[in-house]
Amino acid sequence: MRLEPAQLQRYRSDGLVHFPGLFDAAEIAALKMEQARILALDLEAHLRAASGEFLGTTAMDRVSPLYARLLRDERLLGLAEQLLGPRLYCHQYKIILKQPFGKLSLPWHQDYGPWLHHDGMPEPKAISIGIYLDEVTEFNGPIVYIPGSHADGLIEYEVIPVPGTTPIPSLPDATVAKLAARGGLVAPKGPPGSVTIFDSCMAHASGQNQSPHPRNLIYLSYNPVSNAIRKPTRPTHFASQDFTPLTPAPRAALLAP
Ligand SMILES: O=C(O)CCC(=O)C(=O)O
Repeated sequence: MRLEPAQLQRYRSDGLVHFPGLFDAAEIAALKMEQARILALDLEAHLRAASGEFLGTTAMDRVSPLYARLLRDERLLGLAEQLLGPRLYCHQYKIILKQPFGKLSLPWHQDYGPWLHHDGMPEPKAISIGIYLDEVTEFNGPIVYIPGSHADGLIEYEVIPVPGTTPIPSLPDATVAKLAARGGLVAPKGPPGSVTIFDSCMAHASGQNQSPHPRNLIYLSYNPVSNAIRKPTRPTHFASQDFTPLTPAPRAALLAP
């Protein structure tokens, strides 16, 4: 899959593009069923807050052939190769769980902040892709982005602790206020199967899920092999050290390997 010229222009200017309903109901049903199986495993890769709240899991490809195939799906890898060129590997792969009435919120940050700070990624060349496993609404903790913020590159940050995961280099309120005054705020919503692709310097955050509905999202980040991390400090389920380039597989291969 490739971005149309207008979408490519929007990605360059805004730093993100949203595709409502890119994955169909059968694909999402299979990914959700497999998600439930993975979450029931006893894994070091799971993310839990001290309160016991289950916040997510990482490196699903290690325990799931379906999730391993998703990394190679030509819709995702095709878009990434269009933007970054060939020879990409997956730097980080996770599911973030926002349980009904859950407490998880993520501070304002750019994904490149932790990737430089914790992993020693040389340049902000990676991209992130979010895949909605559930409908995302204004009520269940959507991600909020500041269009155009990616153009500022890496912005000065302060590292703050976040329950259940590694500390996040985060953007101070005054910085966010300035960026939002310029670019505004958007929170892409949509049915299960929607996809958002965004630049690693895109400023984003999300609040708590105040609703009785779950908001679970898969994230994967593709990075050029030439930009592979140099100074890893975290377990490999947070930051892969397998730099083997991924080859695209056709959409039909996802459910019928
Ligand atoms: O899922 C979310 O609400 C935000 C996740 C996020 O920004 C992250 O894990 O870096």
